[in-house]
Amino acid sequence: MARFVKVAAAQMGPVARDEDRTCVVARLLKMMREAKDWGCDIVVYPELALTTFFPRWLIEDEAELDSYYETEMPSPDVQPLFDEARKLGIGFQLGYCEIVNEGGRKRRFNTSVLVDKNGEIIGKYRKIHMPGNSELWDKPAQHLEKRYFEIGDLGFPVFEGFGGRIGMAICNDRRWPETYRCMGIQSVEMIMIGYNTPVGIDYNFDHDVLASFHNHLVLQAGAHQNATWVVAVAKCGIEESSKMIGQSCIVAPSGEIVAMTSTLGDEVIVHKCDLDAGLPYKEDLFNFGLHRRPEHYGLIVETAGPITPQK
Ligand code: CDT
Repeated sequence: MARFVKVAAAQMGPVARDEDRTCVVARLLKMMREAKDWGCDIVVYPELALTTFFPRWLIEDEAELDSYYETEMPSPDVQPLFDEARKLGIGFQLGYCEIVNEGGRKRRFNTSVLVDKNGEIIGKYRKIHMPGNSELWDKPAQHLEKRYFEIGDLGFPVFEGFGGRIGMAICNDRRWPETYRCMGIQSVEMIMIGYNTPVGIDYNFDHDVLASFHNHLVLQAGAHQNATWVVAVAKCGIEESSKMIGQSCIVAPSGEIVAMTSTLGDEVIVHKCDLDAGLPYKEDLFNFGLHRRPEHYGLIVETAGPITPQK
């Protein structure tokens, strides 16, 4: 029998630097209610959904930097989202910046949580693939995630929830096949991914025009090769002069995009996902037990560097 999860991808338009949490949470609540009106079981929000994408700036004032992070989840500002989820009986996945005090030092992570229909956190993930730099670079714009976040230390766990096996990844993670495969070998059935993907930050116009294509390329390949649904949700539009791609989408285990946004603003798209749709692939084409042969791939002892052109 089919196992359905009706999922909403709640894409966000830009969040201004001076937009406070109350205002952002009001936008998230509006989309949560819309998702509930569509009969959804869960709504998926973007990476770093509560604030502007601050890694585009060098922020040297520690108090200012700290203001972008949550010290607890739910924080008082975000509590209304948890309360409304419980009231409506809808789950959600939320990306945010996390700060924890451990061993007398501040640890900063780019994090997402999975919340069930009772408003309880049932899963947490911390972003592993951190793009950009820790210092300023000689490019038209900055991307300082390596400065502001540690590499996640929770692996790629898969959680039981919503009648299936749910995983999470965050933005740049989606470009790495290992992300999907780590969850694929745990028989994941739906992966939720938020992203903030700017264009125009280096000098490579070729890459910019391909940004949306590459977004879908990796999401569709990751979904199909691991026989899982992928729900990918952008924060997009022109945020503080930075252009960010949209085209949030829901991808079936076949690799087909079954729903996609058509704006660069707050927009909800919905699909009724059959979690069993991955089974024919898991049992046959991508039956890892029968066909995958990691013991024959050769031991990779170090990552190869870029190829140096011959003079
Ligand atoms: N947020 C995030 O991970 N964005 C990256 C862009 C990096 S450009 C240096 C992405 O892969 O979309």
